[in-house]
Amino acid sequence: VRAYPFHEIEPKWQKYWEEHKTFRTPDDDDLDTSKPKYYVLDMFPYPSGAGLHVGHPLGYTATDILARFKRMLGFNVLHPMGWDAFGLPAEQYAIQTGTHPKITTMKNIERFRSQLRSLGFSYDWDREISTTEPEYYKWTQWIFLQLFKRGLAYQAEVPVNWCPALGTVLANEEVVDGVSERGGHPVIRKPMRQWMLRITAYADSLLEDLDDLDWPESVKEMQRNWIGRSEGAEMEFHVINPNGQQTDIKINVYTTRPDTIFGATYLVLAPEHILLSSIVSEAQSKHLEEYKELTARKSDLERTELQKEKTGVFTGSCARNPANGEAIPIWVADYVLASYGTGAIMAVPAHDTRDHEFASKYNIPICGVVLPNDENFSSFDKAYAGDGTMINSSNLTSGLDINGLSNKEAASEVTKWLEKTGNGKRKINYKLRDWLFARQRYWGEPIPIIFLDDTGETVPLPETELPITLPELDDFSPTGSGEPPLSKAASWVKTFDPSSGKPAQRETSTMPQWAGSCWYYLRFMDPKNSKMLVDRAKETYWSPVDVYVGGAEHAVLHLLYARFWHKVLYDIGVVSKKEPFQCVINQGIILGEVEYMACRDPNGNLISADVVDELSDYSQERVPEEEVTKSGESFVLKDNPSIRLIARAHKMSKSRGNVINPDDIVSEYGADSLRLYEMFMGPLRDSKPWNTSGIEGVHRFLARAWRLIVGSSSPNGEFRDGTVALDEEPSVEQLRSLHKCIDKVTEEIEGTRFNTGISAMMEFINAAYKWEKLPRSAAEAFVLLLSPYAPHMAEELWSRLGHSKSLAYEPFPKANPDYLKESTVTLPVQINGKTRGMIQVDKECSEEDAFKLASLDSRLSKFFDGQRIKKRIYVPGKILNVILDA
Ligand code: ANZ
Repeated sequence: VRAYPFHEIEPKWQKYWEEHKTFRTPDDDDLDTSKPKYYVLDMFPYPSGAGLHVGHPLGYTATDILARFKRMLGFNVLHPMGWDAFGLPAEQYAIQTGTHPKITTMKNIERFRSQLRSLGFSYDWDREISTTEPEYYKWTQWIFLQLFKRGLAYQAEVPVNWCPALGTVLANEEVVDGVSERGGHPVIRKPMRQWMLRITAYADSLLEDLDDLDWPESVKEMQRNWIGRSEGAEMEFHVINPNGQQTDIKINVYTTRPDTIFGATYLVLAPEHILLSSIVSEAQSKHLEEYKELTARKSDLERTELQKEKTGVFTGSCARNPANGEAIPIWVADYVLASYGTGAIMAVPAHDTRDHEFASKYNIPICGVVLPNDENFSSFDKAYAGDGTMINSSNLTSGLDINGLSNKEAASEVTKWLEKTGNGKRKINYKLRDWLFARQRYWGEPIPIIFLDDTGETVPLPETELPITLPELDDFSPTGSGEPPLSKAASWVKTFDPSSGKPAQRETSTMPQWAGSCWYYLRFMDPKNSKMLVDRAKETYWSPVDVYVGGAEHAVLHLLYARFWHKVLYDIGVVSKKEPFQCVINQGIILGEVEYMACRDPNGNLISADVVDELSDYSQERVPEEEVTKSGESFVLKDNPSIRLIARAHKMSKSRGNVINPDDIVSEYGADSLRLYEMFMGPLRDSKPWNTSGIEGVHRFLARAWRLIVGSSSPNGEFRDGTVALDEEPSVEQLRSLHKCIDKVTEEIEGTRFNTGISAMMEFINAAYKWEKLPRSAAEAFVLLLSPYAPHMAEELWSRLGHSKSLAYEPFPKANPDYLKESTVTLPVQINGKTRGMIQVDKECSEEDAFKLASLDSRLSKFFDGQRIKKRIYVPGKILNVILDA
C-alpha cells in the first residue's frame, strides 16, 4: 500500500515548476538589485556513465533547501546547475568503441539532468552550461589568452609525469603513490615541452587570503601545506679539487635552518642536479650513472618518504663549509628533490632525521650544534629538531660566533653574516609548483596558440578567432609517442597566422579537465553573454558565491586552481572580489549499509568481538540486521547479548555490490523521502552509512503529515480530495508547538543542521496528532516549513489548502517570541482541596490571571460558576486552590 500518492504528486509538481519557470532567477529586465542576493552553488558533476549515485543528492538537497529557504525570505537566489563534461572516461570509451565523446557526453548529461529533475531541485535550468560547449569554452580559451599575455602561461621543457598507459602527462596532483589517480597506471618522469601556468606568482595572495574565508579549517590547512611557504636562506659552498684548492664551482643550497651551519658535515645534490657532471670524480661516475637510473623510476613521494631506507653515492668531491672552512664530502641522494629549493642541501645530521639516518649509514660525522634546554639530554644518537642553545658554533677565521645564542637568534645572525660576506641571502621558498597545463588528449579545450612554420615563433590567436573548436576525429587513441591525438587531424593542425598570413601549425595539446571548472561559477551569473565572459554589473551583484557545497576531495586541486584564476581575473578587472567562494562546505560520504559480523573460533563456537584480538585464527560471518540489537555503544546478538559483533560500513562500490541507486529509492519511496532521508541521516558534514529502514522512517513521517492535513484515505484506499483543516483560530497551546517548530527549523537551516530541523518537524506532527481540530493557519505554516525539504508534498498540500500559486515565494513563517517562552507550567486546580483539573499558565502568572484562566476552562468553571468564593490559595507554579463558601 502506498502511504501517500507521491507517484502522482511528484511528476505533477515537477511539470508545474518547469512550465511556470518557477525557479527562473531574475535577469536583465527583472533583476531588482536593491534586494539582497544569495548565490548557492553545488560543485557541478562530471556526467559519468554510471548516472547519479546517492552521494550526489546529499549536497544537492542541502543547497536546494538553502535556495528555497532564501527565496522565501525575499532574496534573489542564484541556484544553477551544469556539467563538467570534458575528461578522460568519455575519451577512453571513444577509444574502445569509436563513439564520439560528444555523443557519450550528451547521453550522460541527459540522464543526469532527468535524474536531477526527478529529485525536484530548484535549479534555474535556463542557466545550464556545459564546459564542452564551444560557447562556453570560448571563454576558457579567452582566459588562457589573458594568462599568456601576462606571462602567466608559458612553455617549458620540464620533467613531467608521463603515464605510458594513459598516453598522457599528468599533474603532480593526479599522481598518487607513483601511479595515476585514475586507473592506477605506473607513471615515470620524462622531460617534455609543456604549457605551464605560473600559479607560483600568486603564492602569497593564495596563502594570505585564506584567512578571511569561511571554509573548513582542514581544507585551509591543506592549501597552506600545498603552498608550503617556508623562510630560510640560500648559501653557497665552493667545491674544492682533490688537492684541496678552491674551484670556481659553487653549490647553492636552500635551508630553513641557517643556525645549524656549523653542523653541516656534508652536502647532498639531487641526482638530476646539473652541476653533477662537472664535479663527479672519474672513479665514481659509473656508480653515479647507475644510481641515477634507479632514481628515475621513483616518484617524488617515494623518494621523500621518511620510512624508506636512505640511499646515495659519493661524488668523489668535497666542498668548503664557509662557516668553519672545513672540507665536507658532496653526496648524491634521491631524498633531495631536484624540483624544490635549489635541488641541493647542506646536511645537518645532528638536527635532521633524514640526514641523521643517511650519515649513520655512510659513516659521516655527526656534529651537534643546538643543545636542547633539557638537563637529561645526553647525546645526538637521534636527530634533535627542536629549539635550544648554540654550541660548537664559533670560528675565528670566518668571524662567525653564535655560541650561546638561542637557535632563533642564531638563524638571523647567520643570515646577516651570509649577506655581509656574500656567501648567501635570506630566501622564502614555496612547495607550490607551476601548474602543468597541457594534456595529450582529444576531449579537452584546444589551446588557442599556433606556431609559425618558418620561425617556429609561438603566436596567440586573436580573440576574434575564438572559439577554436575541436576538429572531428575518427581515431581518438593516443599516439604513444607523446604526440597528442589532435596531431592526427592534419587539416586542422595546418593553418595560417591570421595577422601575417604565414603558414603555421596549431598547438595539439588540450587543456586539463580542471580548466573548465576554474571559472564556471562566473558564467552562471550571465550564461548567455556572447560579448564577454560575464557582465561586470551582474558579477558585482552576484559575487561572491555565498555557499559552495561539494566533496572534500577537491580541497586542493579545484579550489586552489579556481582561486588562482579568480585572482588573475581580479587583477585584469573582470571580477570585483578577490575570492570566489566565501563559504565552502564539504558534505560527508555516504557509505554502504552497516554490516554486522559475528566471529567464530576455529572450533566453530561463536565468540565475542572483544576477544578476537587474542586469537590468531577466527572466521567472520554476516548477521542479518533483524538479529542484532544495540547494547550501549556496541552491537550484540539479540538472542545472546554476550556476543558483541563487529559493525562496519564500506564505501559504496560496484565490486562490493553495496551501491544504492537513487532512481530505485525515488520509485519506491518518492523523491521527497529520499531528500528528507539524506538530510536526516546525520550532520551534513559527517560521513554516514546508508540504512534502508531509516528511509522507511522518514517516509512514514511524511505519510503522517499527509494524513494529518488531508485526512485518511477512503475505505477503498483512494486518497481523498482537499484537506481536513478548519478555519479556526489556533489555541495558545497549538501556537506554542507551532512557533517552537518554526523557531527550531529556521535556526537549524541557518546553521546548516538540517537533521535536527527535521526532528523539530517530527515533534510538531506528533503534537498535532493530539489536537482535536487542525486550524488552517497552523497547517499552512507547517507546510511552508516543510517545503524546502519535501517540496512536492508541500506544494500539493498548499494547493489543497486553497492556494492557486506555488508556495516557492511565500514568506517563510516567522516565530513569534511570545510563544517561545518555555516558562509555562501545568498548574493543578483544586476546588475545596480536591484536584479537578489542570491549566497551562505562565510560570510567573499572577493569581488573578490564573484564576481567570481557570474560569475559562469549562471543566473547572462548572464547579464554581454562580458560587460565592470564600478564598483563593495560590502558590505560583505549584497550585491554585479555590475555596467556596459552603
Ligand atoms: C639544513 C637543515 C638543518 C635543514 C636542519 C633542516 C633541518 P621546508 O621546511 O619543507 O621548506 N631541503 C631543502 N631543499 C630540499 C630538497 N630539494 N629536497 C629535499 N630536502 C630539501 O624544508 C626545508 C629543508 O628541507 C631545508 O633545511 C633542507 O634541509 C631540506 F636541522 O637545511 B635543511
